[in-house]
Amino acid sequence: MDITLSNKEERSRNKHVITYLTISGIIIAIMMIFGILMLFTQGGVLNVPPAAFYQFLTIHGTGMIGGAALAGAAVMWYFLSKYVELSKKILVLNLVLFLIGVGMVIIGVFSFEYASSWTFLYPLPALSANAWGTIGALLYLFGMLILGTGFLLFFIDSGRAIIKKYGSLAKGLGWDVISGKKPEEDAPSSTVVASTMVTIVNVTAITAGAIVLIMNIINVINPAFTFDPLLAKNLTYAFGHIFANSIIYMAVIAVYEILSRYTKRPWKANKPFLIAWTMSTGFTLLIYTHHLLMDSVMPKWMLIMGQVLSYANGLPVLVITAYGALMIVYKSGIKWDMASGLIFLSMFGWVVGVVPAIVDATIVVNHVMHNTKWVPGHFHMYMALGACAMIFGFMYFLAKEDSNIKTNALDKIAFVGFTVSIVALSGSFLVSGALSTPRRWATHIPEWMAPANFGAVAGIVSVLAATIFIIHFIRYIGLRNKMDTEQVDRKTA
Ligand code: HEM
Ligand SMILES: [Cu+2]
Repeated sequence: MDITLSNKEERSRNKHVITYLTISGIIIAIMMIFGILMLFTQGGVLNVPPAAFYQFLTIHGTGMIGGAALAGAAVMWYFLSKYVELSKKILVLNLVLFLIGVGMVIIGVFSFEYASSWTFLYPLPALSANAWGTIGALLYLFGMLILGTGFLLFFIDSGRAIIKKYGSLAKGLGWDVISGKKPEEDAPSSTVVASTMVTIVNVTAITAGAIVLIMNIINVINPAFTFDPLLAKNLTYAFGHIFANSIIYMAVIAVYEILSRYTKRPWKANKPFLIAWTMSTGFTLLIYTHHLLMDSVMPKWMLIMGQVLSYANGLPVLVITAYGALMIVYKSGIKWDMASGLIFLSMFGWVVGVVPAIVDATIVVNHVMHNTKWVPGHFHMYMALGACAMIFGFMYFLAKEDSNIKTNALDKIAFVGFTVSIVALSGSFLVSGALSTPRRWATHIPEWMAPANFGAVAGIVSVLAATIFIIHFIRYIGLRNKMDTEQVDRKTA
């Protein structure tokens, strides 16, 4: 049996990345089941009490964002560690804190009925009209804080490593190349540029999140301590919007690296590429204000900025990446397999998912659409078919590169099933939105039920497909372990 990566150090590094991905994959699949249960509840097929529905909503949002972010971090670590020296200890510590945090969140939600949704908007954690108590709120908030601390350490480490190698984060973004001080050939790799962007935005996001979590915690313990709800909302969305957005910016590293390996062409970080990433860095930090378009007390200029920049938010990176993906593949004689297929699919999911988001970011439309299911419609498209397809694509890539595993017809069926079902699921949300169905409502009137049930059936296909992807990955882990023991046997024989 030939071992592609015989290097011991590399194999041990891969081991942690594999653990990250396995945990994320399983979390994502389980959370899909909660999504299906929610839709059947809204569709009147299941009789889940509203309190339980909101617990499902809370665990689904938290689990999906947390699980996908964990996988995104794994993608980023895997490739970035080939350019800079990252700490393996921090990688492990982040995972440990993640698991502790997730444990606390699960207990808070299911044993203590905490159900504020993953946005824990102040003063909801403390003022629940007795739907949940102090213990549930504290378990959830502290769980999130611990989980966030892990990610904060992770990004501080990536920042440290990038600064050590390139001199500064600005150079990590290639500003010296943009300004012409350095030739384009010496630009940092696309992986380094993306990682620098995510480091900048996520350190900011998690810091904002930690502040507002701590303020919420004090308020839950001592309700006499209150703070400005508008400030709280700003901090909360600065955290939530940016952190959720960062997932795709981490996962997209897989697009750059995998397509360039498959086509044997480098993904050049040229000037337009660098400028696009710098623009998206700025926009991502600023446009969380589109969550406040209905807060008339916000300064008007901030809301206008939120709207205008929302159009442009991800666009520079999206355009440069989608165009780059087409160019690199064009006449390259690329071999299509599960990894390259999912990676290419992800570009489609991302592009298609952004369109309804842009529509929603328009203030006039936003007044009508924002609290409808239009919103989950667009983000399910680019989270599931964009970010998750990148993550699953990376899992197939790693399995192929690191073992002699083969894919089979089932994997291909899952690929088609996943694509069709996510389009159907997101489409059902968009239809609900167009029917003015409010989002986050446990109960629907009969006119709203059909799209919910249609979405639930699509969801079942998605979860089956995801399960097939994950089984392939777990089969690879089995093969890999067998290879390791064979190698030890050979040595001792
Ligand atoms: C089988 C696949 C999935 C199904 C059936 C599903 C279903 C749902 C449903 C029913 C909601 C609540 C909609 C409402 O407001 O009424 C929801 C919300 C949400 N979903 Fe999914 N989902 C799926 C996959 C995903 C994926 C892959 C992600 C992200 C990686 C995701 C992230 C979210 C988030 C962040 C929310 C918002 C929670 C909130 O409003 O607090 N979902 N999903
Ligand atoms: Cu947002």
